[in-house]
Amino acid sequence: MNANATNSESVKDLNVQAEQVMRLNDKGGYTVPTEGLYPYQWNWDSAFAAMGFAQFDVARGWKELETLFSGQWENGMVPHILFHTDDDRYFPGPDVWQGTGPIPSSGITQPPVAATMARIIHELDPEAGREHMEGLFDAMVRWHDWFMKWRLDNQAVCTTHPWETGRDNAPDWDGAMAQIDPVDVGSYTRRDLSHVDSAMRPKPYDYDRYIWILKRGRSYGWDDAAMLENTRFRVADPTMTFTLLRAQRDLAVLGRALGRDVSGIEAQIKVLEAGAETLWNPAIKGYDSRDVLTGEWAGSLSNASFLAWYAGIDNAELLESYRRVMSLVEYGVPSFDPADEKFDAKRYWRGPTWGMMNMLIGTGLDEMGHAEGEALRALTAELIQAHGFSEYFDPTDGSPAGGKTFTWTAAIWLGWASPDRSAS
Ligand code: 2M8
Repeated sequence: MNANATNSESVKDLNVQAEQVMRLNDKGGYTVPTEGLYPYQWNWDSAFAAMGFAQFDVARGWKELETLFSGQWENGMVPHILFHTDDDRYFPGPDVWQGTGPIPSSGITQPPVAATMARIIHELDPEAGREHMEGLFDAMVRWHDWFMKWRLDNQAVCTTHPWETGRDNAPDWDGAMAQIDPVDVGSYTRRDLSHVDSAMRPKPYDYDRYIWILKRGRSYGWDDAAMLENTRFRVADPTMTFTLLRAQRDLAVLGRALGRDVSGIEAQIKVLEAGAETLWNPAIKGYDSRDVLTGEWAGSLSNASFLAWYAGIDNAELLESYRRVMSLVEYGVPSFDPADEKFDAKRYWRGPTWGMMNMLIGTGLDEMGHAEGEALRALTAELIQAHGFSEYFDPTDGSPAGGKTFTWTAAIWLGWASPDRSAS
């Protein structure tokens, strides 16, 4: 048998396995990121899951998004976790968060990639998509409006908790986290360490501050105005800014397809485009995070810095930085600059490579006409073929890390990385 035939068999095997992972994590209407470690519905994981399901079951893809938006709060916010059940394998659970929405939830949000994934699903079957988008469009507008109302600093989008960005322990937050003294955080038991090696997870120092910020939000009843006035953590960041900018562009396309007036969204796009440029830090030749309370740069060249193309922004200097970073590792895109002393190949968002970030970065590079986009897709396919559907990967040798049989890695295999993909 020749090498091509073997490879195409292995691709087909992986297509089947990816579907199996999605089904394994399907709880009926929503999907968990992976059994045990994350037993609830996470916001951006779910959006990737929707796109992944849609590759073999479009209706199931829409259902995932509809369940996610069923947890939308009255103020428009869509929570980062929906607790459809109670499960003591995860901390902090619903009793700690005490979110105020229609379904028990956390009190913060996550990067808004849902509209972008909805556009991909819509393109797979526009006729079926129309009906579902009729139901989802206004909810998506309300969520995006919530960001625009409560989360802008100098037109860039801010986060009020590291968990909100999805890049939990990224070096981006080190400066802002150092300003916090987690006094009275109380005792608690982490559950993540019973599933994953502690060398791959955030440190106790980080967790104390995650819980401290959470309790503070809870003490204000998650009221946006009160939290804004009394904030102790507020960072303008490339993840939130670029994902929202991209999501607004995709929502405008979907809105036009529905015959809606999208002039409001178009105006918001202009604001976000200006905001994105305020995150350019010439010192790192990249888009950086800015602590709103101190005005200081994080000095962090991360995989979120490389979401600019996906947001529709091209930048020659950023491409140089991308090439440099990729030349330092075997399997990028590393979540942090390998040349920086804070780089840690196994510790979560301080070094490892994440498949779904690669999909967003690769899609953007490709759309901008950079050959690096297709190269990144092929590299991500190679990584998954060699190491499976892991939560994340060590960029120095590709070894799998974190949780196994992970939904978003399976989803991006089906929708983007697999040579048999249908989305691009
Ligand atoms: C990770 O974050 C959660 C908290 O939200 C955790 O570590 O407990 C992050 O990788 C985040 O991006 C992701 O959405 C979540 C579930 O996969 O896990």
